[in-house]
Amino acid sequence: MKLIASLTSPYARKVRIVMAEKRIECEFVAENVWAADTRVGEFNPLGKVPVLVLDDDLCLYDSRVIAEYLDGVTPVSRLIPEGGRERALVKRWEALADGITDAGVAIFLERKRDAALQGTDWIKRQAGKVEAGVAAAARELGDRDWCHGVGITLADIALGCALLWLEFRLPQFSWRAQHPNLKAHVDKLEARASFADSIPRV
Ligand SMILES: N[C@@H](CCC(=O)N[C@@H](CS)C(=O)NCC(=O)O)C(=O)O
Repeated sequence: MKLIASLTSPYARKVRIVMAEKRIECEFVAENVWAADTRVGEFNPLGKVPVLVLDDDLCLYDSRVIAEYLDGVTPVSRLIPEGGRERALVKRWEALADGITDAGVAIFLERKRDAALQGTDWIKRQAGKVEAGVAAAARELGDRDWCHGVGITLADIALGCALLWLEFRLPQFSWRAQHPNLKAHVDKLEARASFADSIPRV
């Protein structure tokens, strides 16, 4: 099994943390999807990372599918509840966290264009999604120890990856100052080896 990914992708980080929490060994293959000679299209027609290539060469994407697959590979540290409402709630956290990241990535990419070409209304629209998503996460978390249940789940991992990516690439979203409960939660996550060992590197 090998993971095709980059060391800065927040979606790939989510998958790497899932692997670490579940003690799953996997070869890491670094891929720059923005390079002219990228071969990512051979593994994912959408040209995106992460991609998990299984031993029989089946390629799994995207990060949500990979996380779900990995959780079923071993019962060690179950990260997604078996079914029903509990499962849907954890997956909703993941959708919220990935949605914050999606909007942040849209801003990050737009800002890379020539200043004259950048869509300020587009950036504002995406920034509204980031702000609203982060505020919803803070409300949902409240004063609970974990996003869902009594221990770490995919919900905490996805939220931690989204907020830490924002801090890495778009620090103007000052979620630590605005939402002390998110700060405390992410501080706790960062103390785990799975987060400490997957800090984005450029
Ligand atoms: N929904 C996808 C998003 C993956 C994604 O957008 N990855 C970025 C890297 S952070 C990428 O490969 N972008 C290349 C592109 O959009 O062409 C997932 O969860 O895996």
